Amino acid sequence: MKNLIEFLDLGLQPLANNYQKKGKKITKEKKYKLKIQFNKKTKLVSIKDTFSSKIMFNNKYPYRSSMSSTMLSSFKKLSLEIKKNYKPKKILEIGSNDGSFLKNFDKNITIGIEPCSNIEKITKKKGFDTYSEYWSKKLAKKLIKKYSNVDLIYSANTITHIKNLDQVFKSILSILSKKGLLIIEDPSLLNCLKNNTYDQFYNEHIYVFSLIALKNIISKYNLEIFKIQNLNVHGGSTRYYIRRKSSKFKIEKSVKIQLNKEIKYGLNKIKTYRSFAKRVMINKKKLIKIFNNLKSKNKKIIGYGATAKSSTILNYCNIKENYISYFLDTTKDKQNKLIPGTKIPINKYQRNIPKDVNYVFLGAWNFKKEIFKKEKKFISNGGKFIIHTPIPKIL
Ligand code: DWN
Repeated sequence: MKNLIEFLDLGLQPLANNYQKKGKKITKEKKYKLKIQFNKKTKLVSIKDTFSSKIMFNNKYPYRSSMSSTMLSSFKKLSLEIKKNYKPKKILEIGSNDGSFLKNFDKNITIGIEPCSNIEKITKKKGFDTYSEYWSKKLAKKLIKKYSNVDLIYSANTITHIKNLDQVFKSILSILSKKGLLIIEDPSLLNCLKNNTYDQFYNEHIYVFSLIALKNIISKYNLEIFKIQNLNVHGGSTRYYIRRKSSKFKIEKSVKIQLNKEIKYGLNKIKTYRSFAKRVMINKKKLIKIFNNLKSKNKKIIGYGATAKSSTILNYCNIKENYISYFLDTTKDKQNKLIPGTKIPINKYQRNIPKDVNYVFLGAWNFKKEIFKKEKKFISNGGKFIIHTPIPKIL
């Protein structure tokens, strides 16, 4: 593809949410080359080697949005705004996970799509209409037959996970009413570059969107972004409010403001990505230095929040069980398993960080505020955190 320029090589990586069981003989993990590329025509940033959705999103998918109170309150806030400003009669959520967003609405007006059946079940059990299927034209057709059109489609942290964006938007258009509203929310490329959060890149994040790129992509479907919200969640996300060009939603100032910010930063130019890649390499060295230094002093280091993101960092920087004794995580499906590509076990989080721990590598750095609040005792007893963004340091 002549428009694609590679700018960052994050080495050989395992599938980020593919946890092997602790204690069992470790089977050979699938690895892939994690290279990041920029499309000079559309300005879209994507990973080069991809896996099929069936491999990544199956009936063993561990991630649950409800594990963070930050996410729960963000969804609640959005639901109040939707009820007040848009009063939808039917809401469809693509990637409804464990229903953390949908639960804020009346069951009669919602439809959830979640291909990972282990998680979809959770929402279904609560009485919501959910479908354990991948988002497709075929599914949209089936839903139209049952429900007719929907006037609001919401999708958080999902569209960037689907390779075929053409199918995504065509399917959306087929079911969205003429005056309907589409809201998409995903980690922001601008924040990723500004904060050097290269761990936003892994097999599931096929794309990391900027407004510039998304605007280019959706314009051919006669869709248009009319409002932008910048969110603190997931290390800085952007919420895009999208209309059909023919509909009446007014284009708000926030779009121009964001566009100017992105252009000023240079998200439309390859040189910006090349300097990001240089910073990533410098940060890798700095992080390894911190770990080596602490290890030479025999400090006990654990990890906190076995995020998909941390798998990129640990494998790229070769920080494995020789440095980190174990990770703590609240997610049941991750406990007693191993961080992909390493032999670092994931233990159940039980109230506090154990007393014998000196340093905690913050895998879930995106929930720093929430976690620091919870771990006041550890901090006041002199415990320290290691964080990799924007530059590796000890807090
Ligand atoms: O896009 C995606 C996002 C939304 O979720 C997916 N591709 C996969 C997943 O990515 P992630 O694993 O990097 O997401 P989180 O939300 O940063 O993961 C946080 C992890 O930390 C969870 O495993 C829960 C855990 N956690 C914890 O143990 N204690 C989180 C908090 C806030 C805590 O207090």
